[in-house]
Amino acid sequence: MSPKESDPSCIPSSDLPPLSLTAAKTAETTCRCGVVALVGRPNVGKSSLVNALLGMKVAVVSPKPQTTRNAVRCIYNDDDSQIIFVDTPGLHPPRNKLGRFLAEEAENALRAADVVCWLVEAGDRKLWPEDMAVLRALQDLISPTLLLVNKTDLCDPGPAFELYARHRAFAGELAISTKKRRNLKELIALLLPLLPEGDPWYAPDILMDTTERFLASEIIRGWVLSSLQDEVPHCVAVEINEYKSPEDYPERRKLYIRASLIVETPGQKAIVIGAGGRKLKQIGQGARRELEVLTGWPVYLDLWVKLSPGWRQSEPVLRRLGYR
Ligand SMILES: Nc1nc2c(ncn2[C@@H]2O[C@H](COP(=O)(O)OP(=O)(O)OP(=O)(O)O)[C@@H](O)[C@H]2O)c(=O)[nH]1
Ligand SMILES: [Mg+2]
Repeated sequence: MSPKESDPSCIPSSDLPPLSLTAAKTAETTCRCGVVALVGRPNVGKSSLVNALLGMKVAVVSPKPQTTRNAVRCIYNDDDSQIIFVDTPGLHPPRNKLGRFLAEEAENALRAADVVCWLVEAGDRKLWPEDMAVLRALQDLISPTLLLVNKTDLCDPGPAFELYARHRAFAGELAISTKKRRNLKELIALLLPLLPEGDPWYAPDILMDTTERFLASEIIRGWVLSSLQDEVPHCVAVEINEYKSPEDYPERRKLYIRASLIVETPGQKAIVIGAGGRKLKQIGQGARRELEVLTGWPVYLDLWVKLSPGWRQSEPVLRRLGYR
């Protein structure tokens, strides 16, 4: 994780060394390549695990549940093997069409994976309703499933292992802490033999299978999440309206990004803008700094707040925003 959870601007972070590749190796010498889906209820640390494994903040992390909205492929490279981790939205009973999209994203990722990692928390002493949703989604799955008990820096994971083992058999179990980087090499060693033999799908310098526009929208959303309280961030979507990089427009000296923060009510609009525009400025400044680190260009970020009543229930708007 980044040194300050509330400051998503720290990429790449020197506190996040990539895992030692040689240490992650097993006796295995065959090339392996496959997809590993990370599933679990919201807030258990799926995105944090991806960031810890890749040694970079590639996925949005926040203390608020339901942070991740898209199944994003993040690529981990070993000397001769590649693991494509799919970070998924936390499974929970959907309350609107956006929620249904999130559940489908996670369930589709499960079905397409060679191995599934179910993340839970060391402090779990009973199954949450969201865990039941995960159990149901795992029911007919034939791919091997590992149980990863995260946040072991906070408490003893023993009771959580017992709890989950009562409900399902696992191909392997591991206690981890993404915060303390505990047992990450062991996780890679556990995963590699379960993946199919084959050459890497992606070039070794590719960290995520996504576009710069999507990454830009996620960085802005990360700042919305860390700058706003309570339920408001969940009502906000980010839409990139214009993305003009000096790479494609050599006459430009700055990367120009025009983005809209879509909200549902005038009240939310007022909260996002803040007194004297201070909130919006805070979001914009933080996101701009992070975008500059990511792209290597000076950035002009033109941020707007737009009203779209009930966008989380609207098929056309959800489709336009990439939630389809
Ligand atoms: N103490 C502790 N906190 C952790 C650990 N891993 C993650 N967290 C914290 O847990 C919170 C949720 O982390 P995320 O990675 O956003 O969780 P997620 O499962 O991706 O959540 P959704 O995207 O909402 O499904 C953040 O505040 C993290 O900093 C850990 O090993 N120990
Ligand atoms: Mg997440």
